Amino acid sequence: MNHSRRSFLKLAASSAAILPVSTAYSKDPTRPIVLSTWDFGLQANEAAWKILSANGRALDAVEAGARVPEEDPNNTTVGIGGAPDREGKVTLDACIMDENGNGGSVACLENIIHPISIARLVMEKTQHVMLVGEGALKFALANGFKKENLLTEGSKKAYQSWKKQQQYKPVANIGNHDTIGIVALDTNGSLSGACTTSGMAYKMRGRVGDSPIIGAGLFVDNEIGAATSTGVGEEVIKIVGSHLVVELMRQGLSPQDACREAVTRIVKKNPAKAKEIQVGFLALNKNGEHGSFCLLPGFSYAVKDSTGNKLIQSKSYF
Ligand code: SD4
Repeated sequence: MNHSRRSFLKLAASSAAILPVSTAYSKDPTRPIVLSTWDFGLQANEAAWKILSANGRALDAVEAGARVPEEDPNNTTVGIGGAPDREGKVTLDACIMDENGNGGSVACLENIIHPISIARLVMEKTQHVMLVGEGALKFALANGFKKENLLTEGSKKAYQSWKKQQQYKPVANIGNHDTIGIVALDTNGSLSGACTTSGMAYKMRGRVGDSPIIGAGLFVDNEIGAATSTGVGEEVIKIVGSHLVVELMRQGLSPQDACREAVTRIVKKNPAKAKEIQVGFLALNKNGEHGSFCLLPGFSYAVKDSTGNKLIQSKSYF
């Protein structure tokens, strides 16, 4: 290569590197974009979109989106109205990550409707990443949150009828809603994500799933993409699922292929068990491309961009 061509390439590379992100991407039709797990993701996306469409920050958008199912008492898998543990206590798990790789999380939090906002406060106001149980509650109260009864009449009745048999059997695709995982790319090119759940219905007291664990239920790397998961958290934790999906995208896989590979790892470990349970992954890359993959048919996710808000049925392994 002659000298002038080499200098030109060097200059082109350096000017691309110093181009402000907002200029570099401002004409990109795939931005902003937000994805949420399950059918109820459609409503969450609308709340997130209000922020994203006003050029707001992806972090604010994912928090706003996650708060929608958290405050819906008819939703039995997230926030108030969530199914309790086997001692009749509603315990909530949530985590959040921003575009700078910061993370915050709460696990086994009781009596607070919006665990996602407490997770964000852990990220922004403490030197820690994760607070659990009593300490998480104390922190929430110290930050002005109010104690509420999260066990609705409906979830109390369901719990009482579960107590007659007391069989712990995770149900796949509960009414097409489950944990909400939400990931977004804003107009500025920043990625963030949030994940919030009441966990597996009638779990052991103290059980924590994948949803509040950075790398398992959620992972965001602003250079590459974001991923989140839903389903039986134990299986996701064992493969550090969302981190795996992001790392596979780093290696060049499309979001859907990365999700498929993560699901395949779960199947390989225990094919017989994998047929009985649901796990779904959802991923968004830095270019606004998205995809998902799950074990059993029935997982869907909602996508909102400038063309509308639509539900996509995920491909499944079985
Ligand atoms: C968990 N992945 O706690 C979460 C939510 C869930 O079925 O219960 N999904 O394992």
